[in-house]
Amino acid sequence: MGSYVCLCSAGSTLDASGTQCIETSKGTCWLKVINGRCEININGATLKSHCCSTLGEAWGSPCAKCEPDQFCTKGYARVRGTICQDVNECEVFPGVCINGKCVNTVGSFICQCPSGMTVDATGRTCIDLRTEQCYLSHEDERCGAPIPGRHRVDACCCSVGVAWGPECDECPEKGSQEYSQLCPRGPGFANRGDFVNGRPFLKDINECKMIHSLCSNGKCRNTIGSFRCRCDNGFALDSDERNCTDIDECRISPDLCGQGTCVNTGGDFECECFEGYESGFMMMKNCMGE
Ligand SMILES: [Ca+2]
Ligand SMILES: [Ca+2]
Repeated sequence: MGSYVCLCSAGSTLDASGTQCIETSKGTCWLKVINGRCEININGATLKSHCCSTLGEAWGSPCAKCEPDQFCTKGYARVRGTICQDVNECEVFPGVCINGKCVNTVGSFICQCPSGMTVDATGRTCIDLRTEQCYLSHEDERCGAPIPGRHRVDACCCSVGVAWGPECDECPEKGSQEYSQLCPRGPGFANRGDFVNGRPFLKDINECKMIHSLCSNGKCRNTIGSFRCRCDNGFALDSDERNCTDIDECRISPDLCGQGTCVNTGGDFECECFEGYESGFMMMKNCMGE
């Protein structure tokens, strides 16, 4: 009478029947190997075969590059014995679809986006590519101060916009979960569909180009992550640092004109001298006796 014992390879254990090896070891699944380093892990630990047959390029820690399976095609894994079975990516990688709903398919999966959103080139992130009106003010459910042109919701709400779209939807509040989903790199950056190493690359928003009305009475200078206004002479930056307003020299220095009345003007001031007095000595504006 012959007999045998099955020996399973590392990471697998024998099932109750004693005839099948089941993969049991879970580890980190890495989406990319960049310059020999494993980068971008998707949350949670996965089986090596689940990882390597789907999104993974490497598995485990220390990580090892995935080897192609000789028996199963992509999207299928051998977890139990030698049967190739569809991997349910939605279960294996919770949160695999960003801003969308994961739907498992035989051999793959898809990310279903909410209406108005489109899946990006990774197939895993839903982004809103619609260009609509962007507003600088929103009070009592009403939108005001529309920015000329049409803009994407992230370009609008991750910069200086406060409401967006035909329904005048208020932009998510800074610090909220909705905000960090829309503006993952924080204010001043938007997704323009570019990718670096498989990840969406969020580019600086050029606020000066987008909103020509910024920095009235000054010059707008774009900066990475924001913008700055350089005010014309005689103008000073507002408290919200978006516009320059006239400096009222007469209010600041009541004695500015000496023997005359100070008159504030846009970007400057004038002295209207009392009778018998004149201004203009030594390029000075104040009124002095002759
Ligand atoms: Ca699948
Ligand atoms: Ca900027």
